Amino acid sequence: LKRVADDVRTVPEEKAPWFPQQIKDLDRCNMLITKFDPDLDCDHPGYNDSEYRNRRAAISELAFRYKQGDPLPTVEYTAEEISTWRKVYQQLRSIYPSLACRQFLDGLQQLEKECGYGEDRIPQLRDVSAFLKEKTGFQLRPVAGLLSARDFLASLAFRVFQCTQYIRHSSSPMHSPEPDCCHELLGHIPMLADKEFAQFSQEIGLASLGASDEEIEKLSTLYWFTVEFGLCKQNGEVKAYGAGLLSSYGELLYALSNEPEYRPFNPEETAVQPYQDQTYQSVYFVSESFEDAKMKLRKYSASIKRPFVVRYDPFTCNVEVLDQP
Ligand code: TIH
Ligand code: FE2
Repeated sequence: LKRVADDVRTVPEEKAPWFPQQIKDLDRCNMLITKFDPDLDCDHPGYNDSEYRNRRAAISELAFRYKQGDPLPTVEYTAEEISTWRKVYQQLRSIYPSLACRQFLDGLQQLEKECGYGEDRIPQLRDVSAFLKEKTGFQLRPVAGLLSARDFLASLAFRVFQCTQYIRHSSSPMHSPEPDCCHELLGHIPMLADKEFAQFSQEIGLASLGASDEEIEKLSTLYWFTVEFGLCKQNGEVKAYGAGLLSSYGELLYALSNEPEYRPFNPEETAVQPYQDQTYQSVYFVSESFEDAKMKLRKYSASIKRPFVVRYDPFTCNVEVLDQP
């Protein structure tokens, strides 16, 4: 392999859209999608609650100001916020043992033991990031809301997980159409403490760098039906590993009832399946095993055509761009 460039800006623009090559470049990956913004979306449960909207704006400000390498901001949560967290935690915790996959349960148990997880306080991103860094090398970065798929996926290539810090509105603890700290801390973090899953997540990220808009759309759909809403077989039973399920009491029960349709996970088909982002999914994809999902996704990613190859250097934490061999 011949080295093409140290600086991605020398990958001609017509060859590929810009993408980050150093972790610092993630400061430029901050394109927000305003779809579920409580200030703009009149169906948002916080739309008529000006106190909630002000609080969201203040927490967003912390994320806007954040630069790579800064200490993660801490938030002093209010009694109302902690009470929402408590409800979410208690209800979900009671159904996890029978519905969540083994990796998730392991991760959560470690977080409860080593990272202060519990119903009485909302964990701080700073502590959680330090915990993950030791387990799998993942670290967190605060984000003000829903990011564009391209920017979100790109950060995964560096083992950086973009994390919201506000909490859902107290009127709808059992389901939120947008990510919030319950979704990140309960849905994603326990899975990111698993080495194999961390690798899987980074690989989706690497596959996305410099990909066309069309490929990004397919990768983000794959991400949606695996990392967010994936189910897998374990000891002959179907279990949840998707974060969108593991953070929503309502949808977790629904997904593992006999109501929704199940289909076997198959990247070519899954990547073009229309998805539901306002309410529960109508179809879920089931992997034979965790390992199986990883292998299939890896094969799919390798089939994406790019005029170069990327390689993550774990020593420098940079992405190297190499000529197609
Ligand atoms: N629906 C999830 C929840 O209630 O926690 C949050 C999201 C998952 C995926 C996108 S938003
Ligand atoms: Fe998510």
